[in-house]
Amino acid sequence: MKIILATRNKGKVKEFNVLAEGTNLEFISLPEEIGDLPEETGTTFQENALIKAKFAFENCGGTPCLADDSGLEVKFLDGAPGIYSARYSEEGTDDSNTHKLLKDMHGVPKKDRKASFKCSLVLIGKDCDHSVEGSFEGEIGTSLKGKNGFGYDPIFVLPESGLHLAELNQIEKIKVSHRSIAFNKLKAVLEVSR
Ligand code: ITT
Repeated sequence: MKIILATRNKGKVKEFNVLAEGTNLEFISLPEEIGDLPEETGTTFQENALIKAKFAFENCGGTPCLADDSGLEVKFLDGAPGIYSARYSEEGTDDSNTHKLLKDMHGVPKKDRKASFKCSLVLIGKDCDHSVEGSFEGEIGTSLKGKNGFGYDPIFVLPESGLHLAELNQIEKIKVSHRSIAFNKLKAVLEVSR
């Protein structure tokens, strides 16, 4: 089954290609000529994923489209950056966002550094409309570590190993992440084999 990924985030595209390995799903990038995805005006990850999936489906000639809306919720910051994860800092780059978060968490004790990654996936096709979610718990570190992954991976610490997510390779991250938890639910709904 061919599915267009309704995202402009290269980190997500890489991860979905790994997730699709061994399944009968083939992910295709969103055609460049479609332009930018619409503004994310929803109030939840699910609403924003729906906005992106709908837009892609309406502009891609009937091919099924999958959108991912995801982000990081930090308990001490009352759930921020949440749905604003990609635009947390003024510049809105991975680098500036992670540095802003480290600054906002400066001096906060370890016990109050709990955070979770959330991922909402929406798949829209001619005969299908599915929505699933995944969540992954950890904590915010006090420095950047690792070169892999994207976004907030260098400051997200895994509870058991103490490793930062960016220290894991792609396969190791995929085994534990919010994105793979959501994707496994989607596979179950679609009854896709591995
Ligand atoms: P699209 O809307 O084009 O998919 P985006 O990067 O703007 O790309 P989102 O609106 O879903 O995507 O924002 C998600 C942000 O949350 C992303 O930019 C990262 O900063 C962060 N994020 C999501 N998943 C992540 C992950 O697995 N590791 C690290 N950071 C992640």
